[in-house]
Amino acid sequence: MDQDSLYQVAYYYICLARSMETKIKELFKKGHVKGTVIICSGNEATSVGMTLPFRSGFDVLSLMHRDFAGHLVSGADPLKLMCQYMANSNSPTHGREGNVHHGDILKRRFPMISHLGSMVALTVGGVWAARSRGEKVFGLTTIGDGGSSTGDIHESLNLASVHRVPVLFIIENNHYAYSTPTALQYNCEKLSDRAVGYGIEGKTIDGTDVWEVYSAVYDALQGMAEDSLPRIIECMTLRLEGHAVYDNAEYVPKEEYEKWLLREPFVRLKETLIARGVSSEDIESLHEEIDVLVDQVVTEALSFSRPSVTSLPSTPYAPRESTIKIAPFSAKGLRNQSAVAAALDYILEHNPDSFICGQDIGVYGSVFKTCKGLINKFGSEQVIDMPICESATVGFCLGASQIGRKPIMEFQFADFSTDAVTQLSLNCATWYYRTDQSASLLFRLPSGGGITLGPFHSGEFEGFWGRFPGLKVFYPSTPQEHFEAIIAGFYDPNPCLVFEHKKLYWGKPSDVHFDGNIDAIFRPRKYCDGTDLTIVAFGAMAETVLSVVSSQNYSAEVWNPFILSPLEIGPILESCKKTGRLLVVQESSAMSGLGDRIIALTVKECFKNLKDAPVLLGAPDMPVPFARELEQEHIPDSAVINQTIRSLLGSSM
Ligand SMILES: Cc1ncc(C[n+]2csc(CCOP(=O)(O)OP(=O)(O)O)c2C)c(N)n1
Ligand SMILES: [Mg+2]
Repeated sequence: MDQDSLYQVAYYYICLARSMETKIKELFKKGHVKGTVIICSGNEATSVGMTLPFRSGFDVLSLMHRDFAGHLVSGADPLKLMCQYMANSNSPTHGREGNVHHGDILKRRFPMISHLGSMVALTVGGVWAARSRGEKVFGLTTIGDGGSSTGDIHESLNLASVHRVPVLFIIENNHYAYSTPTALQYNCEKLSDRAVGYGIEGKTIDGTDVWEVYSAVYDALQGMAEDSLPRIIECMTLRLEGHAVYDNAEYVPKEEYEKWLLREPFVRLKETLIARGVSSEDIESLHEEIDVLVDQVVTEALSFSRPSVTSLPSTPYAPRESTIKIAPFSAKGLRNQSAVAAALDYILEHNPDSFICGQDIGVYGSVFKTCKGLINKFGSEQVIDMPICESATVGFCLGASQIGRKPIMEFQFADFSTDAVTQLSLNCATWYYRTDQSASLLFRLPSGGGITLGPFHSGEFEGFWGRFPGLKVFYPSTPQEHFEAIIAGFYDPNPCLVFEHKKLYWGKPSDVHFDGNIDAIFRPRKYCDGTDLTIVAFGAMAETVLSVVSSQNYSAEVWNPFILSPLEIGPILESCKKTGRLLVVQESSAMSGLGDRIIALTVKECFKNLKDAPVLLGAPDMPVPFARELEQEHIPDSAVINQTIRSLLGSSM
């Protein structure tokens, strides 16, 4: 686009954005718009200049709260945007999401979440996925001067550079993060200087000059087409208002603000147009045209009803396609570890769009060797070693899942999943609820203690992750269950976490037979019948409990819920009604496990049938100690389990 055309197009979008945002503020005052209203005025030249060179619906974008104008440029419908702010029945998020958190996944504009920095990795994953399918796409992602301090920005930049994913990182530096000036945000001269540390190019430009922004982005795209490396462009831009409508920005010194007004993009661009021969009449008639359009949009948006409570879904989970049948599988003498490996091999073989990523999973075959040989068989497009960046890797997988790839991620140890709490619990878990698009993702978490690895490599975390609606949590115990959990987690359209107890990896071998019926996997497992007591256990505790029960003379029915979240408790409740007693044995402590939930539900549903108070046996609420003797004392063993069962059964034995 030549300079004159760019100025005219940009002026249209800047006027449209200003006019719509002015209305949004008015509507806020009148009570039609609620929540945090963040305005992009002052930032329009950056927002318009950076989005114009990207191809709407093809390139992958994640824009920020200061990018109303950029959304308009990249194809957002003004009416839908207005409805989003009003949270009415025509809102694209059905009134479920805050006003700035919108996008259009089918058009490859990912909707932001509040957590600054979290969306960037999704763009990297999305671009990588599209490119792996042969599309020559690029990514655009934005972050403020404040958001640039977050860990996810560093992780994502590094990841994009290492894996050569051409994403343009625009830093919209408007001198303040809410009230915090840049002097308290970073201590380098320019934020673009950080590019050197990622082995990429970076530059700082005047973000109030739309031509400068457009040209710099255009050049960056040319460069990315040649070397596929990401780039940083820091746009020195402005925030003409407070952080949001409720903030009058008293912390911005008057002299500083007056200097900003001289660079204000709207007035400046208008002067440029006039200097380049556009008549005042033409500009006036454009304004009138926009005013009419915006009035129409507001009138129409106001005509929509409030969202009906009946539009609220009853579950955050995407529905599974009914009765998926896949190729059957049979193998003799698999241990849990080899059952996991076999399931991964099966998935990669039958699904060319699938990939597995994580640390040391390539040539090394992963720490527990569950990925051994996969890279030789499937290559580096399906088996991907990642830098140490759990949060960005989860975000990368989520982005890739939206553009046709089917991700599996291995956490080296379940303990390290805590580095990805925001991505898993807020971004992945709520994705379907917020966007109507499913996020089919499998996360594998080698978990648990008993192999002397101390407090940071022995955690289970099934209790933690089982508290986030939207995530599915599986905890298998046998080789058959390990195989099935991996298969179910992969083919399910939701983010699924499979816990693989490390101590069980090299346990007793057994045969695995899977008939290809995925629906049948989703059920609790009964290991033995009994009449006096129901015992619930999963992971390594299921094995220990079974060894105790089989060597004693009491009649206990042992269940593994298998799917801990959403908990399939029905058959276990039936068992409790029959036996009148419940013991939950878990390796985690009472505070960190899920046993309390199983007990609460049982008490609620079976109170009248219970002969005794249910008992929860687990580790103390303490970190897992390192030394063998201390760890043995910490984790419930056969003797303690036996003793607990005996005291629970008491005289009925
Ligand atoms: C991780 C995180 N911490 C805190 C916040 C709350 N918050 C929302 S916007 C904002 C300021 C952001 O400043 P900046 O990144 O410079 O963007 P700007 O609003 O100036 O465009 C803060 C602190 C958040 N959204 N995310
Ligand atoms: Mg800022």
